[in-house]
Amino acid sequence: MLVARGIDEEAHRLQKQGALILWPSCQGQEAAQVGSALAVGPAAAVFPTYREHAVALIRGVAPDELLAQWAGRTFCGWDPHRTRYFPATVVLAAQTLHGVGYSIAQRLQGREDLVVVYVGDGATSEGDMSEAMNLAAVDSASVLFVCQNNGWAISKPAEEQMRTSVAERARGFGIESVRLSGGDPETVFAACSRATGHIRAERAPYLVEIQVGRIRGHTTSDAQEAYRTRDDIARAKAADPVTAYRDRLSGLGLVDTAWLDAVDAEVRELCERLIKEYT
Ligand SMILES: Cc1ncc(C[n+]2csc(CCOP(=O)(O)OP(=O)(O)O)c2C)c(N)n1
Ligand SMILES: [Mg+2]
Repeated sequence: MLVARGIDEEAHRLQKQGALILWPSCQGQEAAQVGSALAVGPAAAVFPTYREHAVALIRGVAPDELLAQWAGRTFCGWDPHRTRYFPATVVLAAQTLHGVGYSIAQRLQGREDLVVVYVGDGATSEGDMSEAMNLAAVDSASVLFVCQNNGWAISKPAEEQMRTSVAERARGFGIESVRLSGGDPETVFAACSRATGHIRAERAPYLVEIQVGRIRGHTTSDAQEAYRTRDDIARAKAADPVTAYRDRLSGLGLVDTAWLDAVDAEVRELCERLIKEYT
């Protein structure tokens, strides 16, 4: 979570210096991303949106590979076969159908078929998401849908996007689901572990809706102060999962200053390499 935060901060600075065209921050969503990525394990194929930077790093995508697309250098940046982490999809919810289809194809070929599809709250309003959930349900696809509900589709609040929850809508398609807070990576890990257990035991899809805070604007091109109250932004910052988890582990004596300094040094080194590569 600390590495993802450090890379995210550096990418933001690089964008402000003109080295990147755009950067969608994942700040506030690190616990949801790290908890879910670790729970599904390395064999699962992951179909992301454009914001799962912490998941990408866990899958072995190097920081410079992660930034390449946002600098306009490539359409992807990493090897999807090696990492089992598919290209970022900006066309909202398109990856939900790709993921379900991939899972079914894997099964037909007798291979590991667990697929994880990440999706935002706003993207669940797309028809593709409904089609993907229905197909996954009727074809018993081994798909874990992970919806990170950060409360916003750019400037549209989640409560104006739907009259119910994403988890409730999944049940309407016959998909088991759970809704939880994404403030703590261990809670997310436990929920996603239970979900993958269900997928394997029942040969059925599952949806986890994780409520997360969005600390930064939608992207570096967005001035969230124009449509979001100061209090709302302050609340998201105060609930920062990275500082909360670091403080909790420190309080329990599970990490000490020396360890945190070592992580800090690792992050600085990674960022210096990014600065060299992109400026
Ligand atoms: C099909 C499609 N329609 C509209 C857009 C423009 N758009 C980009 S991001 C976004 C909001 C997405 O919100 P959400 O799914 O909640 O993801 P978040 O950015 O909050 O992580 C919109 C409307 C798009 N990229 N693709
Ligand atoms: Mg959103």
